[in-house]
Amino acid sequence: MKLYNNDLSPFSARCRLMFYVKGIDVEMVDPFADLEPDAFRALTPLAKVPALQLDDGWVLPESETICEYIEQMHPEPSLLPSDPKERAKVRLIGRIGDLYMLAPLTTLFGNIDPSVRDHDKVVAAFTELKTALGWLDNYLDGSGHAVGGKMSLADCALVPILFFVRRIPQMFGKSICLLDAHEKTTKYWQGIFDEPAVNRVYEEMDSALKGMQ
Ligand SMILES: N[C@@H](CCC(=O)N[C@@H](CS)C(=O)NCC(=O)O)C(=O)O
Repeated sequence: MKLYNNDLSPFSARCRLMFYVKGIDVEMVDPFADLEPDAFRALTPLAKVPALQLDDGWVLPESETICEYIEQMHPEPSLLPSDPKERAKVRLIGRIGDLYMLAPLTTLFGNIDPSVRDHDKVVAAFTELKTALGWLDNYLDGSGHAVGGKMSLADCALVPILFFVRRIPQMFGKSICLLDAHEKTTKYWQGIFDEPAVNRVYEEMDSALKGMQ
């Protein structure tokens, strides 16, 4: 199995974290470094990372879809709780992350360079991000895991997002921590590093970000 991956991409990091927790070996290929754009597009018309390629050649894009496919194919250790409400909460946290946190983070990322910065968009994106952090905090319980006291696909989604939530203000010259206003999210962020796989993904993202700066 191959994962078309980029170490800094929060979507790729979500899948890597799932693979690390499940102990599944997968070959990592960075298509932006190692493939011609047309060759990558021929594999997946979306031409985005992550994309999973099975040994039979079948290619599946989209981080959430990849995580759910792998969860079904490799159910142990399980990253989806059996309780329906907890399972729904895993999906809800993934949706809050994808729709309401990664969207403003993507806008902010596109406005880091002051020479092309749209000030109004930056202000609006920070406001959206702070609102979504409040929504997220509502669904966390202040423990070191997002749902059910153990690793789940919600943690796989959340850790890479919170990595950027913590780093993005510095990229705009602000020395604030957006988590400080959210007690349960702060406690979550402190506790989740007890998981070795989380440390591994965090270090990969950190070193990729340093390489970019
Ligand atoms: N919804 C997708 C988003 C994937 C995505 O936007 N990946 C970015 C990297 S963070 C990408 O490959 N961008 C390249 C491009 O859009 O050309 C997912 O969950 O996998």
